[in-house]
Amino acid sequence: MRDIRKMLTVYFIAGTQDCRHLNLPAEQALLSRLQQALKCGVSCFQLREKGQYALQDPAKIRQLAEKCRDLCRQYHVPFFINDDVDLALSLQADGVHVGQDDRPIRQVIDQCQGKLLLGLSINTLQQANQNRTLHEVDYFGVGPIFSTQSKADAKAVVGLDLLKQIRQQGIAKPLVAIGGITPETALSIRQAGADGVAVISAITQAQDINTTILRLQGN
Ligand code: TZP
Ligand code: MG
Repeated sequence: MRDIRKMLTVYFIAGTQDCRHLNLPAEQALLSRLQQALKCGVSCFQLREKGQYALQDPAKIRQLAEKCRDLCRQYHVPFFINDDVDLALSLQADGVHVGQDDRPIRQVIDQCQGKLLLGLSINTLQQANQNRTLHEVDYFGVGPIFSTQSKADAKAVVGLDLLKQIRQQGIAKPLVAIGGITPETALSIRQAGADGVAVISAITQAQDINTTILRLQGN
């Protein structure tokens, strides 16, 4: 069985919309950042193609997803897709990550059970408690911990407190924290009870990807 906690150590999330500053064609920009991040040791990647600057053509998204999947396979790093269970299944991705506003989690479980790893976003203690006994959910993504520029419709900031409260309630589910996390805050995130950190801008906007990832790993 996969070690989910280890997989969450440094969980890189991105789409072409997050790489517009790189002055390359959108797909190339993302693939080049992804390859650098894989080389430098990210433990997981999620393709999240979303928002007004994202690719909108399903055929293009699929082509991009195939390339991301193949790159991740080369580096033996699990490949997740955000939200789109059908795409994740048809590409034989390793997993899918869904939010609270997506389809009911029971439906998602029925669709992907035994075929895909499953991550679920959690923004409140109540949501953590409601979903704590779902063994088919491999991890919770908890956040936004800090304020973020990377998600237009981000929920209210939850701070480190939500991580601590989830652990204080005895919830042992693997947790990855998300939202505004930087190398400087990664240690406090782990001390609050998260198994790993999920980041977009810390990696897509890093000047020195190698040092950034080392520090996100806790080194
Ligand atoms: N969900 C909650 S915050 C967030 C997502 C997808 C964006 C995280 O991006 P960044 O740049 O690491 O703050
Ligand atoms: Mg979603």
